[in-house]
Amino acid sequence: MNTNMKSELLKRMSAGMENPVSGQQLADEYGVSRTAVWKCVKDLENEGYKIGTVRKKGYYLIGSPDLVTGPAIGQHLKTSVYGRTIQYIASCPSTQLIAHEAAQNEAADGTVIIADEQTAGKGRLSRPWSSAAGKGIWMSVIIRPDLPPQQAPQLTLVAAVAIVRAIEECTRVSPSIKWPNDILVNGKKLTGILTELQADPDRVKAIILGIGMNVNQTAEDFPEELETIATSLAIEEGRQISRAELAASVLFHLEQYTGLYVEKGFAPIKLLWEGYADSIGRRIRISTLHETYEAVAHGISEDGRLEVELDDGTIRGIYSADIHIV
Ligand code: BTX
Repeated sequence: MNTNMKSELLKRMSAGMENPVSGQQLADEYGVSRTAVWKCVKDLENEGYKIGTVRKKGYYLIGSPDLVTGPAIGQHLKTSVYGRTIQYIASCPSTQLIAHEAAQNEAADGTVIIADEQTAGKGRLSRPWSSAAGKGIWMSVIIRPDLPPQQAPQLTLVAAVAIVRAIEECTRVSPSIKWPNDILVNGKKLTGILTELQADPDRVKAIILGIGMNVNQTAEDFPEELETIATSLAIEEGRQISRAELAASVLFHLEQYTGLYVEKGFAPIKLLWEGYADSIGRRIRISTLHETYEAVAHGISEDGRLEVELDDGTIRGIYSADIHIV
């Protein structure tokens, strides 16, 4: 069934009982039969949507399950490109793997691979990413900005700003950003970003932006080892959040800020990012694969490096590390 028509049906049906959607009208608009629309309504009911009918007038939405399918996200989308193709998978090892394959097979700019559950979700350095069924947003966005590969790390920072903006739009939570890729609330990790690349020597072919957002977990839903370091929006906000609405908002802000970045460069993103960063001006401990040391974080450079001042006054730019405020 046509995903766009399902999205449109969901969108229109949310206008409520007073404004039911005429099946005939939708059928005419999409050039399909009245039965095809009816089948679409039945499909949605089977997925858990509660749909009412007003005799001779049409359908309206009574209640929605918390899904991240194409139509569920599509009904909230305000983008022109991002999320216009969504591949939803109920369960898979990692959306990054599927997105890499799709990108190699010429998937369009802004294509989204999203799963309800990941069984082998991954973070940086092959660390595991806990991705419980039905609780979070586990998605990979394929973007194809016209950039040299050296600039790809900046996209992590663009994504972080976009995600914070989306969280602010959909909730009352005020997150901060921990360089380079964590979004935190009260010091606990709410979201992780994994930026992977397919590139020629001089040009980015595709950036696979992996976004893992904890949305509706309770504290008990997290595995024991994450209990003290992870949180979810539902825990912070005290209510369940619509994952579809939030995912659509992330895609909207991602499209906006990537556009701003490509057009105006890194300067406006840097300002926004530094405004949300929790470490600027603070003393931090920096751990790389080779060493651990302390320094004061000053800000980020044009190429997305974290600039720190060592105790002897030397300024150093860090590309990749884990940091902790001390
Ligand atoms: P990271 O390497 O910064 O974080 C991984 C670390 O975060 C783990 O070692 C663990 O301590 C902690 N952690 C694991 N799961 C969670 C969780 N759900 N909430 C909070 N902390 C956690 C971060 O890497 C990048 C994560 C990207 C995940 C997305 S989901 C969609 C896409 N598919 C995929 O396989 N990865 C990306």
